[in-house]
Amino acid sequence: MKPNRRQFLAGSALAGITSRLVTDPRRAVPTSVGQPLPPGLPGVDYRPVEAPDMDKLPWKIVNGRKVFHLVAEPVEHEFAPGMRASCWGYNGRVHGPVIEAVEGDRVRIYVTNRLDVATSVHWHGVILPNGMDGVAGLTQRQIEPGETFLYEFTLRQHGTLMYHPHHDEMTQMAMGMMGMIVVHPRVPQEPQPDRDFVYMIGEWALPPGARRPDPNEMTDFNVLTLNGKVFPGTSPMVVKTGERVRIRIGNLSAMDHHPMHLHGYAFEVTETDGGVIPPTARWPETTVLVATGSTRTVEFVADAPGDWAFHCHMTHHVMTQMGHGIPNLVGLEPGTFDARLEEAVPEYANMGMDMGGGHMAAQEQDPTMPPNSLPMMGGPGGFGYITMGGMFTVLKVRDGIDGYADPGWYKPPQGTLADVASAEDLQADGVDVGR
Ligand SMILES: [Cu+2]
Repeated sequence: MKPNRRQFLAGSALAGITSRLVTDPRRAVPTSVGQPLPPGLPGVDYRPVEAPDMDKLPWKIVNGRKVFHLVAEPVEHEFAPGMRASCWGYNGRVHGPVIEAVEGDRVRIYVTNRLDVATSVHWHGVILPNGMDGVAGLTQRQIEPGETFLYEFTLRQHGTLMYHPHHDEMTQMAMGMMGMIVVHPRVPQEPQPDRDFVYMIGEWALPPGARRPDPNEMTDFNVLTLNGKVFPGTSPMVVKTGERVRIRIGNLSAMDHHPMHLHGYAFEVTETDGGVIPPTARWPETTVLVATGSTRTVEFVADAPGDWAFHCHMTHHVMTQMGHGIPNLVGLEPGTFDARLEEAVPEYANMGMDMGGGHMAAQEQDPTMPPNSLPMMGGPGGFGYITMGGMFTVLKVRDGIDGYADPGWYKPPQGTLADVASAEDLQADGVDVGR
């Protein structure tokens, strides 16, 4: 006989919890049998996840349930200073705020539709009753404008999951309607991280100067985001040397997988949205391909101080609003040709000889740039201009920091910085650089 809630509360907390956990062999993780447990509390049952540049959805406990209120609504969103768009999101955010809970929680999620069109919310990867799955027309009727629906289920798993509309997905997700769900384990089976980050990665079609994302685009996405931001609008992940770090990444892009690459470390992929990967089945990686419609969780010990790039490795995904229609000018002597081209096609600013680099910095002040658009790439760094944008941020690992405020740029110790070769070294090593 299953113990009831009263029996659970009367017994030892840990024994009560573990008695309700069974191992589902398909998931290789403990899964509660569906009876709710007392709501898990931050600082007691879990260490809260950190979502750079993103909010978390507030909750309260009423009658033993965790109660959330998600509001689908139009949102004016800033991708980075200088570039805004009229999007759709949740609770004033693009993407939607992170829903954070604990395995065994009974959650009630009210969904209010403040859009002019119908919607629904699907809880991606969550094990739940069929009628709570949020597929409009299939498992429920659509949520009409002005209506509020109630979703309620017990979280029977832990992991990194997502939410998004399952009604006119192509339009609504292209407009920004998606978010992350983090469910912490009730009884952790493995060492828990000191720093636990979560990112929703995404892609947008936003022609320079446009105010609205284009849901019809199928191939040419030009704004690539981490938690709705593009570099240099992305905040760094700040970590103390030696800390165990977890990064959870979810992808609900329309059409693309994103290979997320971390510099300076090898990590292990520890979880997917299907559950925990058994430790014996993990292998080291420096890049994890996050397919659309999936999450990947990676872990490593941050034992190397520095400013380490974390970015999508598709080269066009670390750029912003690149003009795909421009002719290939790589290697061309600009001369008078540039001036003539800019006269004729002002929105295509001077791409110069290398189509990037310092020319992009100049573009920031370029009066010919269309309003409400970003330079093709880049932002300031500790050694000049960083010629990356889009889906790019920095992991800042530091010795001797008190808190997690941005510590500024890393200063490499003497002898550990690449710099111009000295004449003495060139001569001593017999390197002839020619002319
Ligand atoms: Cu990508």
